[in-house]
This record gives sequence, structure tokens and C-alpha cells, in this order.
Amino acid sequence: MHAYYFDNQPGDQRLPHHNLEPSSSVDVETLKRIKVESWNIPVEKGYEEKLDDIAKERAYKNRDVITLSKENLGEDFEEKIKVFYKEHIHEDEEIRYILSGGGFFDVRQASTDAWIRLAVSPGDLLVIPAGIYHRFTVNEGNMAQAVRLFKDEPKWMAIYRGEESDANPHRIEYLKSIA
Ligand code: KMT
Ligand code: NI
Repeated sequence: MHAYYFDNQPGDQRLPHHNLEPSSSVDVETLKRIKVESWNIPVEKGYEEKLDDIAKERAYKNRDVITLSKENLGEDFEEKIKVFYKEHIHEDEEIRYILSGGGFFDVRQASTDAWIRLAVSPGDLLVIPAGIYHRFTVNEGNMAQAVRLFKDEPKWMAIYRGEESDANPHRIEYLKSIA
């Protein structure tokens, strides 16, 4: 997984937006400070066991598979892609293991309000903490398939950025955790 500062330039959300020079890369320590974690578990040779181990260790009890593609979603594809790209928080962690295709998770660095773009590809396992502002898009390949892991029952609610999201207890808790 490559992480870098998003360039904030106009252009399709699916483009890399990787034009800030020099050295716009973001290191693991910086991600750690904002509570974003990632691992790589190669998909090819039996990822199941390793994914199970991490799920067990961190008490992720449930999972499903999401496939974002024109083939799978038909007419709804473009709409879905736009909705995922609206800045939001959740009251639970967002845990994703990429099986095929790829895309970008953008997470807001609270100290600067800058977007950090996380370019994910097959084998990447990513944990986005509850309360962090984020969004997602597929890349130019227009396809992402991922395992979604959940601590408990899947909770789909996205809370879009605004006054209410800023006052959400999970947002406040998150800000405290990175202070
Ligand atoms: C989300 O909640 O943003 C998603 O599930 C994005 C798709 S996972 C590749
Ligand atoms: Ni989300």
C-alpha cells in the first residue's frame, strides 16, 4: 500500500492525484499517529488462514465480500462510486481486505485537514478507525473486490461531514485518541 498526500487538483476521482512534489509520500509512523493500520497478506497462496488469524486476534466476528464493478452493479455503479466518495465517518472501524482490482481510500489528517491517499491493491488489509473522516474510490480499472470485516453486526451508517458529524461522540473520542 502506497500512501501520499492527495494533490487536491481537479480531475476524475479515479485518477491517482499524485502530483505534489517533492516527497509527498506518507510513512507508516504518520499513519500510526492517525490510527490507520495496514498489513499485506498475499492473495495467491491461501490468504484465508492469515486473515482468520488477524480476525480472531482482533475479534472481528463477521465478514462479507463486496464487488464494485460495472458488471456486478450495472446502472448503479457510477452512483455507488460517487456515494462512497462523499466525506464521512462511521461509528465503527472500517476494515477491508482487497481481493482484486484496486482503488484509493482517502483519510483526513486532522492536524492539517489534508487528505492522505492510500492506494490499495490485492493483498492489502486496511483498518480505518471509527471517527476519522474518509472516502473511497475505485481507480481507473473501475473494479474493486474486498472482504469487509466487522467486529459485530455490520453497521452501514455513514455520517457525512457537517456540524453533526463533528459533534458525534465517536468523532470526539477519535480526536482524543490522536491528541
Ligand atoms: C466503504 O465503506 O467505503 C467501502 O466499502 C468501500 C469499498 S471497499 C473496497
Ligand atoms: Ni466509510
